[in-house]
Amino acid sequence: MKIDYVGKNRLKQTLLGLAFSSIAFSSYAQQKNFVTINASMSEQELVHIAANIVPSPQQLRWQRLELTGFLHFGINTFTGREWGEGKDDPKLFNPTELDARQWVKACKDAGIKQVIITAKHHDGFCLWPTKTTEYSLKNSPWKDGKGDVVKEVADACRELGVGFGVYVSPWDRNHASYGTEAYNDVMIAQLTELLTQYGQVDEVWFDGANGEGPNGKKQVYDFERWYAQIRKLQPQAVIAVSGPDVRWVGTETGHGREEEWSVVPVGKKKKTDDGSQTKVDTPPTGDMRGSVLGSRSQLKDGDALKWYPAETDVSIRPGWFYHESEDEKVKTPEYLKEIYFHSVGRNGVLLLNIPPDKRGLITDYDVAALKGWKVKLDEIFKVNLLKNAKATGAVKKIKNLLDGNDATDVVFSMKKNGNSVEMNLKEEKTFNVLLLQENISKGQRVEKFVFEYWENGQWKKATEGTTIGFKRLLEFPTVTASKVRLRILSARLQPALAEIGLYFEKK
Ligand code: FUL
Repeated sequence: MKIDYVGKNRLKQTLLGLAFSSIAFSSYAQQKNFVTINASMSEQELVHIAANIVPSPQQLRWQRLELTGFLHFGINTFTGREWGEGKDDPKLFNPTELDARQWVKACKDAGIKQVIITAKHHDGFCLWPTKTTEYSLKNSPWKDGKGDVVKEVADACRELGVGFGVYVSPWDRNHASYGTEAYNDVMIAQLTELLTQYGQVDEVWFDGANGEGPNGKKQVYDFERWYAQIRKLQPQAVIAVSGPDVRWVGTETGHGREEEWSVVPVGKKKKTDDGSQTKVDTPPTGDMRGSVLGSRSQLKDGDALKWYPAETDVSIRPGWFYHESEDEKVKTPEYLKEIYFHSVGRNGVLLLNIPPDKRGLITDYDVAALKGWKVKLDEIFKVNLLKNAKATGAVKKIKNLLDGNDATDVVFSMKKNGNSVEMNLKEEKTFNVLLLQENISKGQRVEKFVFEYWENGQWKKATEGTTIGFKRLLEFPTVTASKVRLRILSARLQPALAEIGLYFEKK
C-alpha cells in the first residue's frame, strides 16, 4: 500500500520515521547513492530507503548541466557510414577546415554545458595520435598526420568554459587484439592516454555494443578494471551508459519516460575495490527500456537501490554521423523544444548529437536549428508568472521557490490542507507551461501531483504528473486565471520543492 502523505498528521510521520530509523536508517545514516537491500525488507522500508538515496557529487554536477552535446566525428564522416567495419583507409580522413572551437561555440551558444567527442567509435579509428594502434589520424593526410582532434576539442572546451567528455567505444572492429584478454589492456592504455594528456575529463561514455572484431571473436569487456582506472585518473568524471554513474534512458529518440525515477534497483553482482576504499559497482544488467524502472513495486527487484539517473541521447539529424543527404532533415527548433520538454523536463539530461561535416565544421543548417531552439526556450522561460504570487496552505513563503536556485528548497508544511499550496496571482494571467523542481541533493520524493486553476467558483485541473525529480516541465492547454494551486498527492517522504514556475508559450 502506498504511503499517502496527504491528510496524514505529523505524529504519524514521526512514528513512521522512528520505526524506520531503527530498522533501516543505520545503513544510510550518511546519505549515499547506493544502498544494499535484502529480500526481508518490506515495501515501506524500501520506499524509505529509496527516498533517502542521493546523487554523488559527480552525479549532481552532471544533472545540473541539463544540456550536453555529442560530437560524432571520425572516419565515418568521410565514408558516409554509420558503422565502419574498421577497414577504411586512414587516408580518407582529411577535413579541410576543421575548427573545434566552432563546434564547441555552436554548442555553448545553444546552452549546452558539456560536450563529448567520439575519440574512438566502433570502427576503431582513433581521433588522437595513440600509441596503441596505427589506425588513427596520425596516418591520415590531415595536418600531415600531426593533428589531434581530441586535443583541439579539449582546448576549445577549456577556453569556452564547457565541460569535456570522451566516447571510447569498447567494440573495436579494427584492433587485432580484440577478442583476447590483451584487448582489455589496450583499452586501459587508450583510457590512460585520454585521461592524462588532455586536462580535466568530465564524462567518459561507453556504448554497450559488443560485436565481433577482425578475428571474428567477441570481447569479454573488463569494465570493472576500466572503471577503476577512470576513478583513479579522473575521479570527478561520470562514467556513462555502460557505466555506473549515468544510465541510458532506453531510447535514442530524445523522449524520456513520463515517470522517471533516479533511484532504481540494480543488480550489484560482484564489487571490486580500486584500492582506495572507493567501491566500483557494476551497472545493472536488467532491461533499461522498461516503461517505469523505479516504482514502489519494482524496488525489491535488485540487490541494491542506487541513484542512477537517466541520460536521454538523440541526434539533431537522423544519423549520428554527418551525411550530406540529411542536411534538410535537421530537427526543427520546434521539435527540439519538444525534445527538451521530454528529456530535461522529464528528469533527464539531454545529450544532443551535432555531427561536424567533412570540412570539419558544424553546418549552417544545424547552427540555425540550435539558434532557433535557444531563442524559443529563452522566450518561454523569460517571465515566471508566479513572481509576485502570494502563497497559502502547505507553503507560505514561496521566495525560495522562485529564486532560480535548485539547491534551496521549501518543505511542505503538514499542518493544514494536506500538501496543497495555493498561489494567488493577484491579477488574471495566461499560462500553459508548468515547471517544478525537487532539491535532489536531498533525494527524489514526489510520486504524484496535480496543478489546478480557479474558474467559476471551482478548482479545475490544468495538468498533472507523477515524478518531478531534478526538473519537470509540462505543457497544457492555455488557461487564464488569477488563482492556482499545486497538490502533491503522493510522496515517498514529506515533499520539498526547490523551484516552481508558470509560463506562457506563444503558439
Ligand atoms: C549507439 C552506437 O552504435 C551509435 O553509433 C551511436 O554512437 C550511439 C550514440 O550509440 O549505440
